[in-house]
Amino acid sequence: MGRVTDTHAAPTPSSFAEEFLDELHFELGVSRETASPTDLYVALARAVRRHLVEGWFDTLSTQLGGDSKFVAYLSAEYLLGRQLENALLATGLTEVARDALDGLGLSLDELSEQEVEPGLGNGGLGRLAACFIDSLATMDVPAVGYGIRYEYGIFRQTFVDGRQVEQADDWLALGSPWEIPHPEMAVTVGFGGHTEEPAGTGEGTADGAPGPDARQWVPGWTVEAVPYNYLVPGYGTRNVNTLRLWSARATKAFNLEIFNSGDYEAAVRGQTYAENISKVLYPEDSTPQGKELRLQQQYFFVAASLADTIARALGDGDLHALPDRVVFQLNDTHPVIAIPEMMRLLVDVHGLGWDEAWDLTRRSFNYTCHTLLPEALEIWSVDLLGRLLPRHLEIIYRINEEFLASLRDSGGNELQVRRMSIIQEQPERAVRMAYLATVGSTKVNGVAALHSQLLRDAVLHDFSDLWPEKFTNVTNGITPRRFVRLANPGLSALLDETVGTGWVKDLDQLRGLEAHAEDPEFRRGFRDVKAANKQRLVDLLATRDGLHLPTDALYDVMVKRLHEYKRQMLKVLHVVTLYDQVRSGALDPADVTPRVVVFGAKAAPGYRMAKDIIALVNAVAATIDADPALAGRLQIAFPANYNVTLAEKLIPAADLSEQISLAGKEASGTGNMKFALNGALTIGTLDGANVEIRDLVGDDNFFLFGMTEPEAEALGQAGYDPGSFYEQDPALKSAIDLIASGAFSHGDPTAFESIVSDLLWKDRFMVLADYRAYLDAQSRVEAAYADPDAWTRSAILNVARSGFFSSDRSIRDYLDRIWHAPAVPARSNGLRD
Ligand code: NBY
Repeated sequence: MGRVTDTHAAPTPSSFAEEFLDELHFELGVSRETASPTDLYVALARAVRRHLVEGWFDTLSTQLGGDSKFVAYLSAEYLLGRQLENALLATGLTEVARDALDGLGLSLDELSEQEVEPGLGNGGLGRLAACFIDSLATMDVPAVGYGIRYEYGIFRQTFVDGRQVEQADDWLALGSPWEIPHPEMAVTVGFGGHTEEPAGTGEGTADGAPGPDARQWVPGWTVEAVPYNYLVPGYGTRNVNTLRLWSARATKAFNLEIFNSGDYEAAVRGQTYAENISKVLYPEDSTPQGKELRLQQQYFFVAASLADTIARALGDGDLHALPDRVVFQLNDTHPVIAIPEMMRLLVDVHGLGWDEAWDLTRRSFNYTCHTLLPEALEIWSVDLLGRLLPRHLEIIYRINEEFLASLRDSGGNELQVRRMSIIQEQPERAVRMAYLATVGSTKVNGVAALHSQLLRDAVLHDFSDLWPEKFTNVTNGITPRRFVRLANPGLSALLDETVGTGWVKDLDQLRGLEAHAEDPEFRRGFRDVKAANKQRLVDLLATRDGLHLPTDALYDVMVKRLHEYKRQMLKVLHVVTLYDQVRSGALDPADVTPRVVVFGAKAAPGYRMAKDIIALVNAVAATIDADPALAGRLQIAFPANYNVTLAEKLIPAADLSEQISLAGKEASGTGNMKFALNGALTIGTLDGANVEIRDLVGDDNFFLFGMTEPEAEALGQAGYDPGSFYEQDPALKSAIDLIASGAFSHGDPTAFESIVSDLLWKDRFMVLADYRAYLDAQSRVEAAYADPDAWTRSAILNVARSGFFSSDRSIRDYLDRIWHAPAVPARSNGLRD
């Protein structure tokens, strides 16, 4: 199914070829003969983009014409992945473009490879935002994604002597054909300065006299936020939504002030300072650093987005209609400064009274939490916040005062008041952003059933007692367009043949596969697809990474950010144990199930332990590679720079999906869903969305192991002693001793000392406690894999029963439970006729 267009004749290969050459010659100014591969890609991308613009205009005019409500999704990250293939899919032009290029002696696939993916996110949270805007567009929901146009996205990972080395991700070096800048629509954003009594009349507010609660903020400096539009095409609809990313530019005033003082060099330095705001994505995926630039980034994009939203939602209309015109979704706490910013706009700029402004604000905002780790909860020191955003700090104090007063009024004791205060006093005075978000929102949601339950029971327990109706769950999802239709064309063709093509927009239709799970013919087709996907991966990793891998092996894949709680270390101990047992003669190599263990993981650059674990994985990989006893039996592949593009090739080739976090630590996971939907079986703990995956696919089709969350909690309470597990399990002891002996570090016993001693003495995420259960589960995997028919049946059932994990379903849940914004299909108004 392609784009629904009716005003123009469908493009043909020859008309498309003409458009492509037009772009190349007249827009890029390059001849066919001298064009580089990048030139050709850019011309192609621009030719495809043309076919999105009309639908985009229609969408804008339909949505802005009526009085519909729209979703403003506020996210500091969008991990988009490559755009070309998705745009071709949405426009229905894939085959037309392929034929057109063929006719010119060019290859669509080769040109697609030129695209550098926009990596404007760290991991799951950023990729979720990208899946959500895809679903919103596909479902015709009026929505704008707001974020930051980082000049440098997530770093490029390389390995030097097995250790991670980061390189700048210069994704814009050759420009991006997908963005449409609007410098003329720049928004000015203030920082610093002081607050004062507003002037008596006329000046204090946009609407006349200052309101009773208004203060005047006099910023010390300003920057301009320049919007860049990205088109977000829906699939099988005319609708094209907008992703609006802001880029920082120095204001003229910023420069002139200093320039007038005669200091040219200082003026240019000032420019650099301002433009630093959107320079680089912070590569921390769980431990927020209280860096001033980060808070600048957050306020920068939030202030610009709110100004934009209010103009879009209301025009000159009535502010009181705000909650009926727009609903803000806060993607974690990164944009939470939007709550005091909205109060500032309503109270200081528009002259509303505090209570009225608070009511409107609270009714417009909702907050999604993505973590359970206490160290991941963002806080900002009062000192820093007050310096950078003095008026916002005043507003936060007042929000807190009134909140705590209401708590006391309703019988709250002082202990409770101190626990729930938005301001923490120890170890330093700081604003708890998750609490601010909770107090200032209508709904708070977690991202999987277990996670939402743990939010209510632990992280936000007091708040959930106070406002039980505020808390809800929306289990994450993934877009089937990118992660099945594009990433797995072989499976897609099989699905089309078997259940029809409707699944791409209605993933529940995959249920129709269940009936075929017993059909030997269908199983063969399914197995052939998996084999072809392995071949495709093996070819890619040979050219991309110089790896030589077999295709006839169990592909055991663990790809995600490197974090101790995710327990890549448990996977390493499994591999080391297999190696150890073969080495010692306890295991005949002929009895080892041929297995390729694939890792993909970036570590936060300052996260020492994570980087040590990466070095260990590479060291174990090299040692195993050098051992002839394991040739063709066991191999680790650790391609550097795992990203969306690589995920699209890795996931469809996987047999086994590793989802082995300590129960109670992974909020949801979304990779787990991508694997299940592509026919991998999961080995996993009862954590995050694994719980729901297992419930749906059935416990026969899922390898469960490990402690439950209450068990892990209890073990921690009882005083966890990892050393006792080490002492009591000879295989575990031997594996750890082998690492400690220097067997993987050319005899140097110090190389992985920090890992070994952490495991033996701390092991915060209880790797040793779950080791035996994990090994037993891996034995069950091997037994199951030995029966290809039964394995394939389970894999088919995983696909058939994973329709729930479509991000379309997540968006439907947000619409029903939180947003209440109806779909508005774009009407053609023939702008080009
Ligand atoms: O969000 C992830 C969760 O770990 C995962 O369980 C969940 O499936 C996914 C989507 O809900 N969280 C995540 O990816 N977080 C970040 O990337 C992140 C990024 C930046 C910062 C913190 C977390 N930061 O503080 O800067």
